[in-house]
Amino acid sequence: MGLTLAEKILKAHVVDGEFVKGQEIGIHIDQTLTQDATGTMAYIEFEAMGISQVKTERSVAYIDHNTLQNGFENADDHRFIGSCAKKHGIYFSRPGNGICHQVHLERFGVPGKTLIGSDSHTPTGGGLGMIAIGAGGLDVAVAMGGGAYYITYPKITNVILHGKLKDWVAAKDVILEVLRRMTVKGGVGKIIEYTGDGVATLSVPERATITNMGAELGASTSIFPSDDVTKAFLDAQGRGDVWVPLSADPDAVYDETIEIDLSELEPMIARPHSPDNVCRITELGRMKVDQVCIGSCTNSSLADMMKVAYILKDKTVHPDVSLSIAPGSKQVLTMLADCGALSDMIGAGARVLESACGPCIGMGQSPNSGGISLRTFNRNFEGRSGTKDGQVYLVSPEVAAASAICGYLADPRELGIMPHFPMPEKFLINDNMIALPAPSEEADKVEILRGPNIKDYPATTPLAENLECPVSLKVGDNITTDHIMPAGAKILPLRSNIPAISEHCFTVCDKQFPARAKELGQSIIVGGVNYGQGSSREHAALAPLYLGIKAVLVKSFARIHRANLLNAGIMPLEFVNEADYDTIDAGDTLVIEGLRDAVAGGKDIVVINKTKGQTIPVKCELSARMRDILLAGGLLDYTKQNG
Ligand code: MIC
Ligand code: SF4
Repeated sequence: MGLTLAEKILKAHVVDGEFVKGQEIGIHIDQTLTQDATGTMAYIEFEAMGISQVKTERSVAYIDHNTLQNGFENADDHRFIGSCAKKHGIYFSRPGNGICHQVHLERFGVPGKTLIGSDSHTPTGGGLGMIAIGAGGLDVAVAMGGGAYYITYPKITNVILHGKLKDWVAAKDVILEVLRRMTVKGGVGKIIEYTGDGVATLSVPERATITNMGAELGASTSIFPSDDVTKAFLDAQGRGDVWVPLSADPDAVYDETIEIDLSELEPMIARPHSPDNVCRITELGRMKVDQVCIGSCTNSSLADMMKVAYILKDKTVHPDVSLSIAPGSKQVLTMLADCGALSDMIGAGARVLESACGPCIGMGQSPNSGGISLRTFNRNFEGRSGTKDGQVYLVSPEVAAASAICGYLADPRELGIMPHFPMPEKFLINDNMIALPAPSEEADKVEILRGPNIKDYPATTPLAENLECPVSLKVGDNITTDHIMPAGAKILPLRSNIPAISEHCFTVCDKQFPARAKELGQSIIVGGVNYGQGSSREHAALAPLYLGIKAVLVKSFARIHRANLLNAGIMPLEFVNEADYDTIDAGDTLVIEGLRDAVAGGKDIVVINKTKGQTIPVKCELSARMRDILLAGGLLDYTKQNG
């Protein structure tokens, strides 16, 4: 039986476990990436492990999220990460160099390699034929130290692409269509593998748009083959030597198949407040628009920006619209400047932002009250823009630019023939904003620069014998990490300070939660399906850890968040019977007798609702390694104990 491409790469990297579907496997990691909002914790954790030099082929630390610096905190974090990078053998992409996923694709990604990153959109690298997975910072720290990364051998979904996109229909529309069909939980436990004759018609940045937003499906990752198109991209980046051809075996067996005829797609849009709330733009008519934001790791490549510049050239942004544009990297921005396209954007009235995440993570450019914001980004969760009642829609750069001119949701197909912007034969290569690590013989002398806002990892305790504590919060379905641990310009500066950031935990749902949890001392959170979807931020587990959360009992979890809870030593429990969710109220006292024994012995866990006098069977699928992690009080303690 043949193997899919994802399976071939995974198989070549397995270092622990049996290569059997549904089993936990440990894979060797070739590359890691961190960004600054999750990176400080990852390096605090790496430091706590006491390893001097990273053991990967390439580890890169990016500064791209917290670049607002409206206080000393962000700048201190940048210096801290820069000094850790220098000391421990990590490349350091300085602020201004661009968004981690865009830069990694341009300068570091290698077909056939494994990459984990402390950011959920790390699967962008799948556009180059990598197995690129988003993970919590602690998992990345362990991989930097040479440890394996553990995943459950996933199901593989084959998305077969036929034909070719019509003019003005974009890669963004492909992934929005996949989201419409599969929903935000449709990819959990799966790798999405793209095949078919349509693949060859898509450039690497277009493929990367699709794999990037596979994160919104809840998928472990997404991957395209490495073919002549991949080779041309790497050649143009001056890295043709790393290219290898890669594809699935002709007789590969997939768990599921979806077919998409590219030529039948139309411009699509995701409506508030979920990336899978997708329809065709024509269904919404000429909806008035207040704001347009172009950029983010999904849509900020040179080709995207060239199309935007073409649409804006010699026009003026509609008087009722604010248009911001953040090109994805210094390479993209410089090339736009060199060819005059940047002038076309500025001339039209675009507010050009630095090459960073910016508005995507609520770092400025919040829309007006109730404002309609069209964004080329990947997430439109409620409140993420920084405006609680902002109405964020996700679209392609073509739709965004056309709408910015018209003042209403516009169909770019009305712009006539679409010019083609072929990929340059050579991208402009200037890596002067990537600082190299110190030579290993000088590494000892490098001083780690810590600011006063950088605090240690929260205290942990080994798993308790028994548990008896109240439910401090009950929430519904599809709770995102933006609910659990909100981001935005005011809170992001606290990412290195768990005690301080904990004061904002779940405040989107319940302002009193942090105070109540602290007062209770120990407590449990109850939730619905797909709990913890979205970001990889381990702060969504570390803040609850700090606030005394001992277990989270839900209908189902999103993958990265479940792993982060485990890593933090918090029990991730799921209802056996979803109906039991309705029987629990906030304030009820839940009891688990013999918790430690049950985990150690792999026995069934039963929760007693002492308040209601009910017995609730729960499940908690754990590998032997996961059991040991929980017993130790989390992955950091486990790693320290096991070397
Ligand atoms: C996001 O898009 O939500 C982020 C900000 O990039 C996060 C990481 C973080 O919270 O720092 C992600 O996607 O993992
Ligand atoms: Fe940055 Fe937004 Fe991409 Fe997250 S989704 S990495 S915040 S650009």
